[in-house]
Amino acid sequence: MQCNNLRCNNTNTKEKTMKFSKTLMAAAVAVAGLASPVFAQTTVHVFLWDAMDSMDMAEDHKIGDGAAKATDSMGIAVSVIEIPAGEVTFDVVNTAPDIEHEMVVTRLSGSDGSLPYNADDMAVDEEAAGSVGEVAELAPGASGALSVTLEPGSYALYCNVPGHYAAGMWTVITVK
Ligand SMILES: [Cu+2]
Repeated sequence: MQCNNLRCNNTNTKEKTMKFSKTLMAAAVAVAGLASPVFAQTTVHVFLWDAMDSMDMAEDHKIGDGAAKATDSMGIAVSVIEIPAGEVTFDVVNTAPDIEHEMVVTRLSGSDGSLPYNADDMAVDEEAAGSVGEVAELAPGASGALSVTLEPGSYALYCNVPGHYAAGMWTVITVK
């Protein structure tokens, strides 16, 4: 089949425009949902994930060696990284197929943003770090919620199942 260059270009442009509009619409819906003026309360959707299989476990589980985040095989994803101060609900889902995860919320006070780590326990020292609240061990596929009132500051969300924090299972959100 012969292809007329001009017509092909037109078709491509049209397809791109349609894709773009769909993306915009989805974004607009998401923003409207998050910024609804009716509810003063903020909801943060939290997804605990891992991409572990037996091969990954052997090759990529670099506990405590400061491996770059890009190579992480587990982590925490959030729907929003900056929220207003006040009442916040964390809706947490463990999307992992096999492994239990949790979410602990801790305010970061130090300027370097690190949390006190206990190498023997392969976990954050929760007592030293202090905690705003948590959704404790969630079975694979399970979900839970935590509602807290947060003052402005930086907060770490992390999983404190041994080894998971060092494997990259943390993220930071800003409360303004
Ligand atoms: Cu975990």
